[in-house]
Amino acid sequence: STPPVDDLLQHGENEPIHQPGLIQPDGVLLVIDSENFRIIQVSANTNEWLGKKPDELLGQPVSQVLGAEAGGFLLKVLSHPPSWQPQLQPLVYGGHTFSMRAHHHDSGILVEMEPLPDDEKLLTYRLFSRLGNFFDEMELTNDPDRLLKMATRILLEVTGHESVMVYRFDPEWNGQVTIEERTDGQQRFLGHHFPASDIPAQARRLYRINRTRQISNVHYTPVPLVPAVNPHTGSLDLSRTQLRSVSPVHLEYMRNMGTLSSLTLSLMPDGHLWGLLVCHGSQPRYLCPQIRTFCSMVAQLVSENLQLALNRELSHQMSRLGRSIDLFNARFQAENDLAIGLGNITGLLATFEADAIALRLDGVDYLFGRPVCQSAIQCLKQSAHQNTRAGLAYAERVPVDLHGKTDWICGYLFLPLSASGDEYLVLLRAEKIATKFWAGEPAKAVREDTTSTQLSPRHSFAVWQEEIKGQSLAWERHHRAAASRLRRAINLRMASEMARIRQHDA
Ligand code: BLA
Repeated sequence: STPPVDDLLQHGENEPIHQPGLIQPDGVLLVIDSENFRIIQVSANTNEWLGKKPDELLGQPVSQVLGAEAGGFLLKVLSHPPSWQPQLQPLVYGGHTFSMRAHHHDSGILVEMEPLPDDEKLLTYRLFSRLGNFFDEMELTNDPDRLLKMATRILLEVTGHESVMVYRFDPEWNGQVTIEERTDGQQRFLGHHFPASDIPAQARRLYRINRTRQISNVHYTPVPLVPAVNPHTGSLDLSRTQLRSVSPVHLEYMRNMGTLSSLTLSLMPDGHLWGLLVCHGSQPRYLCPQIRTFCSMVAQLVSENLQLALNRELSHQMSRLGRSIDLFNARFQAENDLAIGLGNITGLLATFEADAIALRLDGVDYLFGRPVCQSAIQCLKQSAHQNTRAGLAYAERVPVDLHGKTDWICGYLFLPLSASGDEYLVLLRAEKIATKFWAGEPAKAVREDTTSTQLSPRHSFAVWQEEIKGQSLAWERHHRAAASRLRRAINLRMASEMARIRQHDA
C-alpha cells in the first residue's frame, strides 16, 4: 500500500537541498577561511579549470593562488553584511578570464569561478541594446499580463531556450502556468495547474534568497567537495551559490518532462515569492554569467513593475466597486423609508457577483436576491461570527453544519454590524463549477520508489481534468474592501436613524 501523500510531502520537505555537498560542474568552488584567508575546501574539479589539483590548493593563502587583486576583492566582500547578495568581479587566471562570485557565510568566504566566453564585446552589445528596448516597452504598459509576456519574449530570445513560462503560485502554493512562450509556437502547459509538492517548501524558501538558478544539463555528474566535511561548519550551506547541485528528485522530474536544461528566476513583487519565470531547453544549454546576470536583472525589473501594475489593477477594481457603492449610498441616505432605501441594494448583487444579500438590522431580517431560508442564515451567522477576523469572515465553501440547510449557498462574506454579531450583513454566492486542468493527476504527484526509499516525481504530465464542485467564486480583495465600505454606509444610516427616533421621542 502507498503511504498517504501528506506523509510523503513531509518527507520531501525534509531533503536539505541547500547543503548537498556537491556542485554542478560548470565552474569551481573555493572556500576561504575568513580569519586567515587560506583555502580550506574546494570542489574536486579544480584541476580542470585552474590547472591545480585540490591538494595543491588546500591550505594555501588565497592571494598567493589567485593574486593580490582577488585577495583585495575578497577582503571587501568580507566587510559587507552577510545578508548581501554575492559580489561579482572578473579575474584573469592562467590565460582565461573568469567571473568570480563571492559572498561570506559563517566563518568562510565562498568563491565561485566560472570562465567567461571570448566573444564578450558582441554579447555585451547585444544584451545592452536589448535592455534599452525592454525599458521602453515596459514604460508603455501597465497591464500585468502584458508585462510578463514581454519578459517571456525577451528571455526566450536572450537565453536561446525553447520555452519560457510564467509559473504563478496560489495561496496554498499550488501553481499555474499563466503564460507560455515557445519557439515552436505550440502550447504545452498553458493554463495547467501543478500541485504544491512539485516545488516543496524548502525549495521555495531557497528561491527567495537565491533568485536565479541554472541547470545546464540534467545529466551532469555532480562534483564533490574536498574535504567532504567543512573543517569549521561540517556541512556547507550552498544557498547563495549558483553552482549548488540540484535535488535528484527535481532532476528526475525534469527528465520525465523531457527537459534537459533550465534557467529559473524568482518573481518577487513586494518581496514575496509570487511566481517563477521558468526557461526550458530540450537540449543541454549552458548560459554564461553575463547572460544570467542580464536575465536576473530582467526578473528584478519585472518584479518591481509587476508590483506597480498589480497595485494599479487593484485600485482600478476598488474604485469601480466603490462607485457602485457610492451610487447606492446616495439614494439610501436620501430615502426616508429605511426598507425602500435598503431595497436599492439589489443593484449591488451584480457588483459583488453575489446571488443574495441578507441583513439583520434593528431586529428585522431583510433578504434580497435568491430565496434562502432563515435557519440557514442563522446557522451561517453562528459559524461565521466565530471565524470573524479583522471585521469579516468569508469562505468559498459553506461550513459543514450548513449542509442540508441550504440547497444552493456555497460562498459567503459575513460582516457583523454590531460587536455582538446580532446585526449583520452577509453576501451569498451560489456554486460555480470550475474545471481545472492539471499536468498529471495531482494525487499521483508523489510516488514512493519501489526499489529504494527515495521519493520520485510522477512520470506522466498528461492533462488530467478535475471538476471542482461545491465551491463559489473567490472573494477577492476588492470584493472584501467594497463590502466594508457598504457596511460603513449602512452603519452611518442606522446611526442617523437612531438619532431621528430619539429626537422624535423627545
Ligand atoms: C524544484 N520544481 C522545482 C523547480 C521547479 C519545479 C520549477 C525549481 C527549479 C529551479 O529553480 O531550478 C517544478 N517545473 C516545475 C513545474 C513546472 C516546471 C511545476 O517546469 C511547470 C511547467 N518535485 C516533485 C516531487 C518532489 C519534488 C514529488 O515533483 C519531492 C518529493 C521536489 N522540486 C523538488 C525539489 C526541488 C524542486 C526538492 C528543488 C530543486 C533544487 O533547487 O535543488
